Amino acid sequence: MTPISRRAFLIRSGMAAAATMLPAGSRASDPTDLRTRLAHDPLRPQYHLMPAANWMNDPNGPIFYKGRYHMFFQYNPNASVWGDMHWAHSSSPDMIHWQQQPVAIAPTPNGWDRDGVFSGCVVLDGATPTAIYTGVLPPDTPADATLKDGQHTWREMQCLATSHDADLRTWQKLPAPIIARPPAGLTVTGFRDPCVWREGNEWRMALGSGFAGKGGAILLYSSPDLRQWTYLNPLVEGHSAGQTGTNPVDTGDMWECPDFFPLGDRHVLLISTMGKVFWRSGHYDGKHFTAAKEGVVDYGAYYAERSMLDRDGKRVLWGWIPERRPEAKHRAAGWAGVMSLPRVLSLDAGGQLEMVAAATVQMLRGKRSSVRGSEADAKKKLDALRIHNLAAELHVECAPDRPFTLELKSDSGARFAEVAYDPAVTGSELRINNTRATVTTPRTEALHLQLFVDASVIEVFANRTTSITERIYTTPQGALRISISDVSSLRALDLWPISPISKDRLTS
Ligand code: DQQ
Repeated sequence: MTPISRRAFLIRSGMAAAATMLPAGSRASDPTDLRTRLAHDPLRPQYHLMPAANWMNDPNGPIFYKGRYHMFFQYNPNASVWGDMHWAHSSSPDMIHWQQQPVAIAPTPNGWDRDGVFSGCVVLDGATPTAIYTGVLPPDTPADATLKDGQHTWREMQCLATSHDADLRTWQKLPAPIIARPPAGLTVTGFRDPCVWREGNEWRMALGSGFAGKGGAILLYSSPDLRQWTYLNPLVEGHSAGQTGTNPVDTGDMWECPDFFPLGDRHVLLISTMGKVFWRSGHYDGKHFTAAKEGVVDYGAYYAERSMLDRDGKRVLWGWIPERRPEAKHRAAGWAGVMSLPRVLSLDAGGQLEMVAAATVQMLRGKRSSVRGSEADAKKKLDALRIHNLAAELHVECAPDRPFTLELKSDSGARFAEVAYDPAVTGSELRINNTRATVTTPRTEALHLQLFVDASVIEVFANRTTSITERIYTTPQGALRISISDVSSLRALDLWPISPISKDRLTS
């Protein structure tokens, strides 16, 4: 990683501003103090992408361009709570080691995005990287408001910016929005988060939206040039989840962050609503998407997904790992939000979405320890294993037809995490701490678990089809031990220490 000066750190992370927003009496009222505290905060992951300080949420416009991966993401440069959305920027040669870049797109005072540069995508228009995102601003009249969540009332418009430097550091905005209002005659619950792709000779856009009391919807547009857009029809419409509430995202009447792409011989639609990311696979006829199968991408702390093609043409998914602790805690901590590890997507023959951690993550592995052999042997080997520094990858294979519990505990016996599998609990066979998920693979197939432990984040994958991202805010004393309820159901276990991606916890 390229070292950066203290001054550059403060500017890039907005840390001077963050320091002024820390609660009175906080020891970290000096920015240098705050930098030190963040660099040593044991809850900050060491191999997941995150900004050096402050709040982050949705991944935006990930793209492989001129030999590097670029990740933009929702970022508040002034505090570790949501607000004043900018597009932060990091770049990487391998989707693992990230270099933080200056903020890419900021709200323009008095501009169409004056109250926030919300989520969107980046496409290559010929040779020109082009960002298409949602700008928010106060509505002129109540009828102009498209975002009403009980706390904010905003008008949403789709905006465009281009970059002409090889490193995507600078962006020039068009002077006017490209889509200023929802289609005539539609009263929508939201109008944001464009996903744009090339189709034949035109561009297409899927936009997150919905209808009050009727469910979420994705609006489909077409354009010859990314500037002039024509509304076609709803790409797909949902059904009411029968919930009531002031925020349509909470009731499922607004679908955020649509991501739509071909995968194998079908299409996949991902949407975020009601606190989760849902997938659907099915058929797209150029105007409508008809889903044949659906499910949940991740049952834990995972939201606002966005995918891209990697350098080999594989479909890679990113997601925002939100905090699960009270706002006062992350406000005081000076940081909030983590980017998930990259996940490679595929569909099985029946249209089931499959997901594995991208192979690039393996470059961080240290020396492998394995547990195999007789029960007595396995017990002895398990006893000797330790997870140091809360940074590890663990693979476990066990019998699919018997209950199984794996605990990660400190030397003193204090529990850090518990992963439990019980084939008899239909619909929520897998649990990590208090988060449950279903494992739908046939009971004839062994249960394969893959755990990525990284400070306060654990990403768990089960049999390619199930994932749970869990947040854990305890710092165990010393190394973690692994204990297993019934070693006779264990078929194999592999453990790797994982190297941090930066020399401190500032991920830069
Ligand atoms: N986050 C963005 C919106 C999006 C939401 C604002 C999803 O564009 O709908 O920060 O987390």
